Parts: sequence; C-alpha cells; structure tokens
Amino acid sequence: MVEKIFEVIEKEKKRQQNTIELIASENFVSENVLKAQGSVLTNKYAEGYPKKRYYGGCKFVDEIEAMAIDAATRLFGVRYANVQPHSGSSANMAVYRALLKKGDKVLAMNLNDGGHLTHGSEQSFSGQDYKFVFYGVDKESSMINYDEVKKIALKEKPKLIVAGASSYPRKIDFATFRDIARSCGAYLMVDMAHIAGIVAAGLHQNPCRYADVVTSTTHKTLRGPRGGIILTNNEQIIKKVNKVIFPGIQGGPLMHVIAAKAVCFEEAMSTDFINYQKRVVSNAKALSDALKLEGFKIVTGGTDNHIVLVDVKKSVNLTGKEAEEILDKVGITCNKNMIPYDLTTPFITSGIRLGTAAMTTRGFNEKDFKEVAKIISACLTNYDNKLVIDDLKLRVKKLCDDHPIYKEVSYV
Ligand code: DSN
Repeated sequence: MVEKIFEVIEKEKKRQQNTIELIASENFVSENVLKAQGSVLTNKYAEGYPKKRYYGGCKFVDEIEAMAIDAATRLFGVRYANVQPHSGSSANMAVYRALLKKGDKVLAMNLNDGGHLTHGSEQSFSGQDYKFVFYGVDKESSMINYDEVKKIALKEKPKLIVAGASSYPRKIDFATFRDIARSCGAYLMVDMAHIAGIVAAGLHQNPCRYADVVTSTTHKTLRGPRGGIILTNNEQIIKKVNKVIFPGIQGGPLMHVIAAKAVCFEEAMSTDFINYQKRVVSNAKALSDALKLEGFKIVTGGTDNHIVLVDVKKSVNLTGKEAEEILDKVGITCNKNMIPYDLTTPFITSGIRLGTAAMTTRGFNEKDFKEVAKIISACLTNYDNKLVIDDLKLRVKKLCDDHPIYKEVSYV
C-alpha cells in the first residue's frame, strides 16, 4: 500500500510535468516551500499561539510561527496576522464568527458573477449560518458597478460587506468598497485569495489599507503551501479572530505548513517575485489578446490580473464542461466556470476559467501563451479530428519539456 502511494505520487508528478496547468487557483511552489512542508514539524502539536501553548516542547515551533507572522505583516504592510487557518474557507469562517452573530446580514458577490462558495452559497456554512444578499456585475460590461453595489448596501444595511472573487478578471476598487461599507455602517472584509501574489508585488491596490479584515489563501498567485491567513490593523478584531481560530474552529496548527507559509512570505518580498507577478499579468493579457484574435469572446473583454474567463458557448458553441474535457485530452488542464448571466448550471457552465500563475512559474513567456491560445483554438474547433489532436498533443508536450517544473525532485 505504501509503495502504491509513492507510485501514484510519481504518476501525479509526471502528470504535472507533462500538462499545461491553467487552473487559475493552482501554482508550483519552490523547493524550499516543499522542504519546509515535508519537514519534521508535522510531528508537533502546538495548540495556542507563540508563548501561549497548551503543550510542552514548543520552543522551536514558537520561533517558526513568530517568523511567519512577522513576515506576513511585513509583506502586506499590516499590523496583525493569524497564520493558522488550514484553508481560505476556515479563514472566512473565522472572520464571520468573529464579527457576526448567526443570522446577521452580509452583502457579497454572487457565485455566478465571480464570487465564492464561502461568500454565501446555500451549499456552504456561510449561506446556512448567515443571511447573505448579493451584488453582481453589469450585464453589458461584466464588471462590478460600484453605484449599484452602494444602492444595494444602503437598501439592505448589511453588517458586513465581502469584496473579493474567484473568477473576476478585473481590478477591484477596495477604496470604493471601504466608502460603501462606511456609508451603511458595515464592516468590510476582503477575500484576496486569488490576487494575493499580485497584491504582494504591489501591482494591485492593497486591501489591507482599506478593509477591516483581509483573508487569503496562500497557494494561488502567492505561490505558497495550501492554507489560509487573516490580516488586520485592528487589535480588537485580531483578538476575536485568534479566539475563533483556536479553540473556536481549529485544533493544533499545522506547524509544517506554517513554516512553508513563512518561506513563501519571505520569497514574495524578493525582486524576483515582483518580476514574476509582472509576467503573470502580462502573460494573461497576451493569452487573452491571442484568444481574441482566434475569435474567442473573453468575459469583460480582457484581464487586469492572472485570470482569463472565456465564454466558450458564444465562441465555439461548447459548454464549459465539454471544453474542459476536450482540452484535457491534449494535456491542457483548466476548469469549467459559470460566467455572468449564465443560463446553465455549475456542472455544465458556459465558460472556462484560465490562469497564468502556474505556467509563468515554469517560465512561460508571452510567446508561449500565444502558442497556448492557438492550441486551445485548434483543439476546441477540431476535437474530432485525430490527426489534428495528435499534433496538438505533441505541441503541448514540447512546451512542457522546454519548461521543467523542478530540477531536483528526490523529495517526492
Ligand atoms: N477552488 C478555488 C478556486 O479555484 O478558485 C477557490 O476555493
């Protein structure tokens, strides 16, 4: 059985190496992040916070967590950080529990227009425990209409407004969200999970300057281990959040993951990382422009971040589900995604969401993404032509071979 596990890990390693990864929420971590996460820290229990633990032997993990907190606060220019959330979902749950009572009203972006399950879906604890009302995007531009958000906020008077999205390809104006929240007496929470790396690099307005509290995952554009963080400048909020995370909703922190988060925060302060994020954004524009040249309809007409949302229904008369499955056959991985005013369901969808963070880590440049656009176009219009598909597989393989993920892979 153990051998089998390592065999399958080996297969997954090859799958990652031999496919073009366009899932916008994935990335490839550095070897140091992998090393920290695969370390002996996984053996240690450390309920509590640095210097206030419920177990002995925490001298070194205290150092690790203190370094992670310090690096997170320096990276995002914020006073307080909780680095223990196991995921973005538990980070969001902690903030809701810290600021709200069950049944309180929250205003967030609806899922179809780019929101997230934990922003009020009835399938998630969020929609079950709190009364969510929603803003969406403009029917014409598919962009957030801030006047409309304000109108809804003034009418609904929510206790909390959530800004942030998982499939919105444009900049979000957090300063305006702050003004809207103030105008109706609501807290503002920003979930910056998708764009955290772009924020860290100074290429997007930093929500920590405007929001009462900011949550994020650490593994998307930020390129760290899987996990969550919570950031705030408000001492009262961090005190409440800390109590909710532990003992409220989590037990022992994952110290190996916290060490890997610390490594990622430090990496994100480097010039290399800033240049990487510049390439993530310019590569997304190149991919979007090249797809437009191929005749594809891009939701919002383009992108300001790492995401390109493609309306495959209007472009090539396929559902998102079909497009995802067809692309998978030539070695391109992406996910079907609802688009604004979609008439289908989340299992079918009219769109696919593409992201440039992972392949930019592998060294893809604008030319490579133009080639990716051509492969996507040929694939989605010739999916029943075996000769074309075989040729596209070779083109995908060449791009992958030219851009290895890791030089040293003995740790898996
Ligand atoms: N699953 C993540 C995404 O793909 O955006 C969000 O949780």
